[in-house]
Amino acid sequence: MSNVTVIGAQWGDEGKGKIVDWLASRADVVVRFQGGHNAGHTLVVGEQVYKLSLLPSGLVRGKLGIIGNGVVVDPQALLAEIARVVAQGLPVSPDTLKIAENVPLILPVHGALDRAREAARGDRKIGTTGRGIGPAYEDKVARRAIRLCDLAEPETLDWKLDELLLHHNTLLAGHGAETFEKADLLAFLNDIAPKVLPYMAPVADLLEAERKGGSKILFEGAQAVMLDVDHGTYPFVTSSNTVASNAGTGSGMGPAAAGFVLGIAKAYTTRVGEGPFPSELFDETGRVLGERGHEFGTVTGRPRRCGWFDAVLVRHAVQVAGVNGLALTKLDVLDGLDEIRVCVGYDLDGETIRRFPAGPAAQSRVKPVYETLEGWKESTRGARSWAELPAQAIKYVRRIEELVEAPVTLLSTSPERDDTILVR
Ligand code: 2SA
Ligand code: MG
Repeated sequence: MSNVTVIGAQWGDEGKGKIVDWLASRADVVVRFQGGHNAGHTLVVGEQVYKLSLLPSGLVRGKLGIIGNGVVVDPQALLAEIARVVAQGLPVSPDTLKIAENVPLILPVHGALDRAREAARGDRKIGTTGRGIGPAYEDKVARRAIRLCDLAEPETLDWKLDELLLHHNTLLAGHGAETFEKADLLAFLNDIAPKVLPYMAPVADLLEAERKGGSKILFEGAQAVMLDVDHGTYPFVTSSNTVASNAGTGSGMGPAAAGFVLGIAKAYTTRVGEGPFPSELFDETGRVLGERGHEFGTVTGRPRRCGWFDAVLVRHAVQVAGVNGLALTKLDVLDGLDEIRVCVGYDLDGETIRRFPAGPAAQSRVKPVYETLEGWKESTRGARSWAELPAQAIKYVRRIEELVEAPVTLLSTSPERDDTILVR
């Protein structure tokens, strides 16, 4: 195996956790390169169910886990998650987890601002996870973020906090929200510093050494291409680049590091949070998909909106993220349906288009153009070989490959790690 980068090809929750877990056993190092604790990966290992948010999934398989500079780290959430998985019997220590020195931190001000803004947006809210992701990335780009390495430099922390609070207290006050005192924030950071600093490491150098030593690196994407800050359904997106090219930037490696780009897509579509979703179903079928697919957010428990597979969106994801192969998940959720629809284009004001328009108003106005395929009666759940699949299911997969212009290289038929079919 060469390096592999796993990314979501829809709006998230495609089942990346399981696929990353499957691939982690073949890798030496697992790297998170963007996002934060807004991600949620569920890993089923025998009797144990691990719900990871910020920690690289490879830790479950005893692999070196790395949090790259492209991630935003909430130190409190990090420590709580470490404590939780350690209590489940998973060893996480500074030997197994390394966090980049230059990673920006999510502080309590960021969560407060995220939530105050969402409340102020009312009907136009984005539906964020409320965890301060957006405001933390804003601070990074605005050059006022407090980074992990700053916790080791009291003199830096002092002036950076002044600058940070000047900005945030003004905004919070504008929203009628509570402001923060420098002394409190400083006390908070001084308390947390000795607990998180042991994990700090020169990640770019470590990865370079791993590369030279021939290690296989697995990059674990969070969220998905349609939530990418450049290529997604802006402004209803997260605040990081979720595409595979960020694997290099977000970890301190060159662009070739990404290796094979594996896009994960569900056999249907879901979205959590607000924003356009052309193939969304509001009927009984939508309800059935949500129920059978257990479509609730891992992190926040929010119910996910459900709809048919949208081939236009996934083709876009394949293109902008440079997807080399797709892993199709949750095929079994479609078992027993008489017919299955696939969105192959949109009707925009009477004209049929084959790409998603850029503007949010047009994105909300498009009507899906469907192609209808025959369903199958047999269960595909737990199938471990191509030969176990009904002919109609194989036809469905083949049609998706044609429409999205990428081969399906993996097929997942249940949350169990071994219920995975390697197609090619
Ligand atoms: P944010 O918090 O600023 O990143 O939110 C901005 C948008 O990005 C969406 N988003 C997600 N969508 C699906 N899954 C996500 N992670 C959790 C999970 C979600 C959960 O994997 O289950 O538990 O609810 C995730 N994170 C961010 C979000 O809905 C906004 O549309
Ligand atoms: Mg998830």
